[in-house]
Amino acid sequence: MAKNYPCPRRDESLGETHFGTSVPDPYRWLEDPDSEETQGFVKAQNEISQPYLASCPVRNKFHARMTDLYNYPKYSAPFKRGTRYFYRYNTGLQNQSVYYVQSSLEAEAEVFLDPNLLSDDGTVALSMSQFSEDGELFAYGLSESGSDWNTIKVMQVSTKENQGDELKWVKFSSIAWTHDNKGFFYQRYPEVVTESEGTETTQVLDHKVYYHVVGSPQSEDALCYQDLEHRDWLFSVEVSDCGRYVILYVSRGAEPRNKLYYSDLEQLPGQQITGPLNMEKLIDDFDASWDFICNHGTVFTFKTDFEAPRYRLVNIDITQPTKDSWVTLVSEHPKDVLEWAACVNTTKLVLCYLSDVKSILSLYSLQDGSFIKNFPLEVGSVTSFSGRFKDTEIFYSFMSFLTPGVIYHCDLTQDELNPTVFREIKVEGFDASQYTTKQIFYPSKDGTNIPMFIVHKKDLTLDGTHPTLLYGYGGFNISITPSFSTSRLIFIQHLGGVFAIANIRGGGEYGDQWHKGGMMGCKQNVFDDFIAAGEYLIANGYTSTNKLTIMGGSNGGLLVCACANQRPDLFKCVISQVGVLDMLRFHKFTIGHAWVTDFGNPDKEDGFGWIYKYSPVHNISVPPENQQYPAMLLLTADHDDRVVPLHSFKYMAQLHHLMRGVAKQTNPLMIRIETKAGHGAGKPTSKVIDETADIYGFVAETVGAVWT
Ligand code: X98
Repeated sequence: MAKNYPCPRRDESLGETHFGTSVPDPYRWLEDPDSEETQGFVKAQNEISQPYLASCPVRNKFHARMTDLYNYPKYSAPFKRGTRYFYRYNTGLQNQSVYYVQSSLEAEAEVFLDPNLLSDDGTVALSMSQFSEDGELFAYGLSESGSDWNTIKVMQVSTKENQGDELKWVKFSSIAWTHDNKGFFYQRYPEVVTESEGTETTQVLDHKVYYHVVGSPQSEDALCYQDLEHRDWLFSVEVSDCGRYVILYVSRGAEPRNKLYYSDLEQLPGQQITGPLNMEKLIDDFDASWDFICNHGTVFTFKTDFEAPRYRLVNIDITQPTKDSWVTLVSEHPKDVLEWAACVNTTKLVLCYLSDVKSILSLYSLQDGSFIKNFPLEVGSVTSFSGRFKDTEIFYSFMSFLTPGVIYHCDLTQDELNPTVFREIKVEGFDASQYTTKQIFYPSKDGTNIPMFIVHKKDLTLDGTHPTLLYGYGGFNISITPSFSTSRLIFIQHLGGVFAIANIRGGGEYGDQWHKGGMMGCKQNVFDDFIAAGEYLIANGYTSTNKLTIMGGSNGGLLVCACANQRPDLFKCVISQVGVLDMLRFHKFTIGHAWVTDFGNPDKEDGFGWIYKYSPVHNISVPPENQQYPAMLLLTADHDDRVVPLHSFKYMAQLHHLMRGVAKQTNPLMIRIETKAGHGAGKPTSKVIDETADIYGFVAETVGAVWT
């Protein structure tokens, strides 16, 4: 067992007093990613973790099996732009999915854009894209090494010729074309002076909306909207289906609440966008979430949780914008959450609900909001949808724990609206009939019923012996819905595993109240819900403490580290990916300031009070009696500019500091630091497989799972 953990310098002079509490920060020097000392820390940690991970006997078996099983064709739902259809396709193990184009659904498809040709190692990803209204131009964003930074380029669709445009410093951006096909709106930040783009930790401030005319240099782009008084606010733009209105979303953070302004392009002198747009402030407070769905003339349809925590559709005539003139089009459902809505074929609405964490897809009339029908679906998730205002057909993709993917097609011009299977994704060597999925509800500490999915082999004996992987997220109104995962199925098939997802509070599973129940001063509910999930799995014979692994990423990385600190006795293994772990400093780096809407602000007295009690970096202590920390594997990457790697560095440094000399700590405590990778989006398949093999090799080694 590796116990010679590196011994990085502690600077005991560093730290602050927060509202009377003195908080040391001895590893603050790890906040500088470019310093020699930090790079030495990374090297020393990888020199411990890499050989350990490589030596786990299951690692290579998992890698080989994953390479085999993941090698199945993956298709996206097709969508129509102009006269052509497009879709993404991955033959199986390609690092990045390839864009294809075809002139009709029956016509032969040809490669439209292959991101694999843009780098040798698959680290350049297509991160965003939008076609012009006529479908003849394609604006697309590329991101390198997993960073949130994008560069937007433009391609002519018919010739696939690059138009030479290059828009830099684009982040958290929409692309919204004007219907004259001349250009589009996007958002960017000011240029950052950095040694290596995507590894810097500098706060992003001063988001701005620009309009770019295709063929012109970025320096000539028109600045359309900014807010110099609210430097941390973010913007997003949409152009209405009729092309007349520019919709501006204003967010003050990652919360599901926004202001909503619009600008009438017909009022523009000469219809030229050359400077700041004149904005009408339709919604000018942060009381609720407002999502523009469509408009018929001046009547705009929105999805909102205003006075409807599970969301409803509301019509607002912008010529009579006062609240007493708003009209409910589709009321809030008594139990289910309206996740999204789309207007298709000009008069119909497709609504997707989440009902006890399972998708329901329905058709409604846009004219009077009446229900038409449900599209038949098995138990699982609608993972993508295509179909717009002027389309006469829709496509949607379905997935579940045991279904890799079914793409449905429905022609809305027919009298009988019967969807047909357009494509079914098949995984060679995977037999779904061997497995079973169930959903149970368990009581949390305060009695709240929490849903949990459990997946395992049929005929499992509930004798408490099974290696079990419990996954959760618990924040930001994000729902964790059923999905197909090759690695989890390998864990079940070859390591005798049980996989569980606890749909804990903080997520969006039951609307605004479920989210609020796990944020700010209620964050401890999230940890309590997750701990109770572990206790349920043990009490009901699925597993026992020495076989139980918890895993989470990002806000879920925080979740599992907080749970490790609070209940080191309950878990044998903890996998924390790209976690937010220094909760007193998260808001000082990159986009971290946007998360005070969920966590609270540690610089304010109430926020500090909530956060200091659970902040993973500040709540590590030697476990009592004969207890030790679970085996821990932290994962991060040099280009993670969403949750910067210093969080994981500080946690591991402090954990090693306290446990290094503690003889009873035999479980390994390690950090794996990836290069040319980020928070997760756009990660090439080869890196995904390497990382997955390392994770499951570590899990198997530490919980004693045997490969069969
Ligand atoms: C974010 O931080 C998402 C960041 N982000 C976006 C986009 N818009 C945003 C607007 C306001 C605030 C944050 C925004 O990515 C965006 C817009 C257009 C296109 C693409 C992106 N999130 C949280 C996160 O990453 C939760 C999920 C989204 N966290 C990391 C929270 C804690 C750990």
